[in-house]
Amino acid sequence: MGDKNIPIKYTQLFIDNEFVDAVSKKNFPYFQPFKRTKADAERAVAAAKSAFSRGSEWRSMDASARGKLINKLADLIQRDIEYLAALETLNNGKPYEDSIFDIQGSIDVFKYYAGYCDKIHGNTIPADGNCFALTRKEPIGVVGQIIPWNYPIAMLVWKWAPALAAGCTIVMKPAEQTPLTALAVAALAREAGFPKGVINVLPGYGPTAGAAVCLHDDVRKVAFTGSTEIGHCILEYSAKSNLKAVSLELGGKSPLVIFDDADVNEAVEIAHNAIFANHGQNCCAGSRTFVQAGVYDEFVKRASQKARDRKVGNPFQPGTEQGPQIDQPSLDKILRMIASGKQEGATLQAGGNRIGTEGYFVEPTVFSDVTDDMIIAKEEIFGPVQTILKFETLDEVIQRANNTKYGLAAGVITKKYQYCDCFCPSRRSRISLTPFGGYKKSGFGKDLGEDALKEYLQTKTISIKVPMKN
Ligand code: TXE
Repeated sequence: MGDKNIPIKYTQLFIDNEFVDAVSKKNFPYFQPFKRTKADAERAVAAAKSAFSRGSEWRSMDASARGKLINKLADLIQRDIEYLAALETLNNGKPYEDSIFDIQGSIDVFKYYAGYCDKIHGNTIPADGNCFALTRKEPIGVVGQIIPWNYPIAMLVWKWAPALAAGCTIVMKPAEQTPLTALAVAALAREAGFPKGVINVLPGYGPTAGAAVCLHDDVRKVAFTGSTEIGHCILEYSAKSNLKAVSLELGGKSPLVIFDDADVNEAVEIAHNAIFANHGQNCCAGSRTFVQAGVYDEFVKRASQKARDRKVGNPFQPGTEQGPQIDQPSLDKILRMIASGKQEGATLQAGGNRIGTEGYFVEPTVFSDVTDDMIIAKEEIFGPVQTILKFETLDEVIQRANNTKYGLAAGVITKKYQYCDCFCPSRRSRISLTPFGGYKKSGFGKDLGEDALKEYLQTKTISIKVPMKN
């Protein structure tokens, strides 16, 4: 798959099943996109509100028919997978094969939630008195969804699928860096037959388009994936407007712990993929690699060699494992972090530099002798930088692994099962049925699994007076 002739069909806003110009009529190249304003957010929210109104096609649709629509969308994505993967790679820079993998996983997620549509139900409750009580699980209404650029299609599907299954309507703001596949998938949703206004896509910047959605009184919930810093803003927007529900999937500094009894080759492989996958641009990256003293030297040697061997280059070239980072600010942050690692006394074992001057390529980088107080051990780097820390005992490493403001994921490599139990790890999985989301400053609320569906539902209690208990 080359990168020359990928047609970009959609660059406008998607509101009410139409591609429309921004109110400002301003157009920007897709890589410096779209100044969208409050006025565009108003239109998109109004469309979503109307699609959710009493008696609308969406509200009166059978739950099973909603499931069929979601399945149809999944099938259309499967039909166009090569085009969508090429567009994803063009816009995001990840290897084409990785885009295919992400999209295949996203199709699974749609199919998983499609099956839920007609299985959402409440309870009957033996209330006191001559009364019959029941609960209904109702869609929360218009939801705002704000996603980042690291997994553009996967993040979109993680958000759309449970919201649609629940019966909500959506205004999504994709990341300003990566609007293209969101618009292409919106066009497929229209083709699948989603009624107008159910899905609206508002490409634009965070502080304008994103904030306008979050502050809107007709938006009943915001689901956000992004930085912890902006997570704080999202909660503030809710407090300042209508106290809308919020779920936040934020940053991480996840430990991967390797014990002496591990097979070192296998551990090197797992740890390498845990940090370097998606160029390190992964909220649950294994970004603190704790290695027990007995295998530490061997591990450092092999992990460094593995990083040196990693193939970095054109993401359309078969065999490429790592393409460019997403943008200049991201590149600058990573290089700043590498400089701080050197300055604070970590040992640079591999990489450490930008590659060339075109594109945002960074050498796969490995630091050993990292200590807990260093910035590279505390802050999210979001780049291809492995930090290796040495530990001696189980108790010590549990304490150190937990000593972080984040709490998203953890991994343990050992043959002793009881050690794993001590960690109660949560881990990223491709499987749609396992909930994903953080503790502490990694946010709250879950994506995926039945838990995510609950994020888009609210419970209504209905009490009915009866003449006699029976
Ligand atoms: O994130 P932002 P950025 C971390 C990672 C990365 C850093 C910065 O460490 O290096 O964050 O990345 C929208 N109101 N993660 O700047 O700004 C924005 O338009 C409403 C971890 O890309 O949080 C985009 O759609 N929305 C993370 C989305 O928020 C706002 C993934 C994410 O952008 C907004 C990405 C505002 N005021 C970065 N400001 C993960 N959890 O995987 C921005 N946005």
